Amino acid sequence: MAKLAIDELKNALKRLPDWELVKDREAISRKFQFVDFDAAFAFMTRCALLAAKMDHHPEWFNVYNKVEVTLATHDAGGVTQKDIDLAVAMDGYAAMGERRPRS
Ligand code: H2B
Repeated sequence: MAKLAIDELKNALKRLPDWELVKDREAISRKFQFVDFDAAFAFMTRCALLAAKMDHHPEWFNVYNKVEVTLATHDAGGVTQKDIDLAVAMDGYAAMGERRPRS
């Protein structure tokens, strides 16, 4: 799978307003916050099952109720449609258990 050109990527990110381009790397990232660890881990479990099915795996970091996700396609050296598809699915899984920080 070929990596997306920068204009394709920016266009794809319009559907993913909470995701951003990673600095100094061809990848996208998002920070999720949940009500507690159970909700965060339930989210990660759903993502993990989908990732296994897609054979496409996130880079992520979890502490308590926070999950930081970075998506890239290592085989392509950049962001592909697979990363976009996984990001859209992750947004969907998060929609229920997520708590956004108060601003
Ligand atoms: N996940 C991600 N994020 N990028 C990849 O290039 C990738 C992957 N490649 N999961 C897959 C596994 C590949 O290594 C296997 C052999 O299909």
